[in-house]
Amino acid sequence: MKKRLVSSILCAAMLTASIVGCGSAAPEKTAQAPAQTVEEAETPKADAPAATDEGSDKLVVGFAQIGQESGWRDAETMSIQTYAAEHSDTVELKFADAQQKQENQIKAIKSFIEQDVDVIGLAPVVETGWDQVFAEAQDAGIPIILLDRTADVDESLYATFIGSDFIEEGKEAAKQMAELIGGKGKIVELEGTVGASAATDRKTGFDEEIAANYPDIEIVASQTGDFTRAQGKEVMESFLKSNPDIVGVYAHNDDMALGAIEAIKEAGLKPGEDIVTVSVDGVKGIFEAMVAGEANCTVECNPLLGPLFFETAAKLKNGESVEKWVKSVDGVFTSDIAADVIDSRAY
Ligand code: GYE
Repeated sequence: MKKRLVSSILCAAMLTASIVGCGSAAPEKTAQAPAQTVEEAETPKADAPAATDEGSDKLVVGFAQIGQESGWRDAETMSIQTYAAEHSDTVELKFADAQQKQENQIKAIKSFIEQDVDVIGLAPVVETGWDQVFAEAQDAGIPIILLDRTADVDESLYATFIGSDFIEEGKEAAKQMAELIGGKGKIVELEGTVGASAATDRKTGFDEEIAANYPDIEIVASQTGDFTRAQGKEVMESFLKSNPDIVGVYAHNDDMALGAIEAIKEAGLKPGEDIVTVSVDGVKGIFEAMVAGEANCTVECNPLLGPLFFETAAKLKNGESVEKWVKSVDGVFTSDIAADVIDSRAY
């Protein structure tokens, strides 16, 4: 079902080419140009991208991406940009990379509103603080699609959320952890970005499942590693110093688990054996670690949302109704099957 990724060279080139500035301003409109002479009016070049004017029937979408904190995020960006590149006759993408800052995402959304795009897409870095800018988009008649993370706003302020059930991911991770450690022992938890729905809910699901069904498992420490490999490693180092007897680590994403694996090795222990890992995402790096016997389980979270994102945006532009939550269907992968499936992984 999953499409293979296009060559990374192409994607790297596209990334460099299209990142930020929130897209250049659209060429001056012609239909309702103010009193200007023909010579003064800007003439769009033949190969210029389609303007965001009313005359264009292209679907113009602004997407405010979080940043480049993880392999998962890069895969999602690639999926969105690849779709836009492959459908450039009907779609125009304005892409902003907010470098993990909410203020940059808000600026990008305001810029998309000014440019009068058809639909705005947003992966909200944190859940709160969106009411005002969402209301501005609504006043301008521009629907908002929440992609991959939710926002804590009234449902009337956005059109739909496309993404996974993070509470379920957390619960599934807990079951896998319990199975791996025989239902008992001390474990640690590496949390994602503070205030991000993907972190809050993955923690809730995991912690609740452990508390409800596994009385002999103790979460002895839980701290944020901001969804990055570097911070996952750093936090794991300190966990290992103060908790030498832990038997497992649950990380809210694979990148942090990969960082933790490095820390475990540097501490002279065997990841995958002395300390087992369960994480979320299903990126290639964790499959490689599982094949090498250094990681144990990943709960999949599909980042290849580009096609669904644009299809949904097209529906909204046409005034069609869409579901309030379009849920991703994800799987679970353990180290015993990693070698068999690694080559078929699309990200
Ligand atoms: O799991 C993590 C990323 O929002 C679902 O964000 C996404 C999460 C993903 O940085 O790796």
